[in-house]
Amino acid sequence: MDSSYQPRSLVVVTNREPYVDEKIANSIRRLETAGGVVSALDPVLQQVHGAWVAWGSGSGDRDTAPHGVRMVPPQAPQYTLHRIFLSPEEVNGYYNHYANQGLWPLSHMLIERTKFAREDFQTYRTVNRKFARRTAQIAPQNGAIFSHDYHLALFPRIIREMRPDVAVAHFWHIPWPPFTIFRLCPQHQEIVRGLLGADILGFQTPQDVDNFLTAVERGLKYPVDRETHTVKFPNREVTVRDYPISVDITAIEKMVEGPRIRRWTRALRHKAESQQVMLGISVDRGDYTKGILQRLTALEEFFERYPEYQERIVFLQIVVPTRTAVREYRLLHQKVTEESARLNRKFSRNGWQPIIHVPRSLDRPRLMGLFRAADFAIVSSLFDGMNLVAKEFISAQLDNRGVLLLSETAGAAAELEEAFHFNPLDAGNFADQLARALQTPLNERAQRIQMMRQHIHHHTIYDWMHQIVEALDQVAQSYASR
Ligand code: GDG
Repeated sequence: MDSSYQPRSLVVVTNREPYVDEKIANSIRRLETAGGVVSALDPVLQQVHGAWVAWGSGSGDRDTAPHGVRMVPPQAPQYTLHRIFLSPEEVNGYYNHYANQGLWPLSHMLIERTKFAREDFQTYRTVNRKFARRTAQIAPQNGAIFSHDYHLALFPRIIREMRPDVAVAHFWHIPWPPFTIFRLCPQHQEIVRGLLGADILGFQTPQDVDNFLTAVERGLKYPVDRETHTVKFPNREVTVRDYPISVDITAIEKMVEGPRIRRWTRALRHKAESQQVMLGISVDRGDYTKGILQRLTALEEFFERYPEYQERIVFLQIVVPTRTAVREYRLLHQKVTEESARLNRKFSRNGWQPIIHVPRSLDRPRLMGLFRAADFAIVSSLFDGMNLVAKEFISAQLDNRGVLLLSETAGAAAELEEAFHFNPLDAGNFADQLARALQTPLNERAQRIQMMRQHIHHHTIYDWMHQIVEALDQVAQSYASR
């Protein structure tokens, strides 16, 4: 990190907390949270220290942090976690409804799933205000704040009103849709105005930046400087830029080189090779944007078009339960289970079944070990801001053997050019690309992986953080010298 950066002044603000304490029977267990935002930022904050403000969502969270404050990671504290406690009504209105049934599907351009209600927006605003109030209390004078995502779109503007001395960067992790779609949000102007409270606004891809700037021009009629990607106000300006998020490739390499995971990975390979099967893998939160059902349809098509692969592939499908308070998510989970069972019934023979459906999360080292052991991985998102799984799979491929099948509509496709791209809604194209990928000779696979590995080595999560934080620091310094 740049030496001019003051690490202790950094406050990260997210909806999801990095450490959740759950009450199970009479004891409290700490759960690992799955999800891109946390897996990206926790290692960074551990390195730079500072503070993290988030919703205390665990049933044991109040017990371990009676005043809402907890040092984490619990076994080796590195930074302070400030938990915001929400009532069940607040959780519903802010999280389950406005964020997850409104902004989430709309941003992924799935209009039919999108629902907005005025009273949910009121709750969304109240909760954004709660986050801002706590942050305003703890942020040092002229400090730097790094807030995140579609749960907290109003936060930047509110914190600016409360604390004009701080510099704010906000990163939007999911796609930003074209204005023709975004304007369907009844509060689209408030949302964009809220975000423009930040000094730096980050998106995953240049396309997202372009779409956002169009929303500023057309929705708010504010002038935009398209050359410098800035929105200018009388006393300040907002810089809008793409900062594609990434992974800690060195940590992943170390993880899969550890003796325990290496032994486990070798045993898996040995088993697969002795049974003459190829190991495929997918890892997703059980979300409809991830194209899990579409992938099952494509796999069915694949085994029909290319019957020579029957009995030769085992596909491990890890689906982590998510947003289970929302009915649609529970239904999806059930459908994925049913469809996997149907495919297994349809194709099973001689004790072989194509799909191993694992409806739960795995610990991270094992997950990375599976990525190393796999012959191929499939990421089939309909839309995805980035998709860290794609980058993690490549990072773990130290033996240069695997191939990555990657939806062309995931943000990661713009960077991982050597992956095998496909249209997730075109089962035939998907099946053909899978066959093509599996027939690729080993030397070409190795070349493709090495090129992608090199790209990730040059664009790590630390580079991502560094770029944003450095820009943020410059703003903080300019505020301090006012
Ligand atoms: C949002 C955007 C963007 C998954 N299962 C397990 C597990 N995971 C970890 C993965 C990965 C993360 O969760 C998932 O990240 P993604 O990027 O794939 O997806 P979202 O959760 O939708 O994240 C996305 C991201 O934010 C970052 O900006 O890329 O587009 O939608 O790290 O490895 N981790 C463990 N066990 C599991 O079973 N330990």
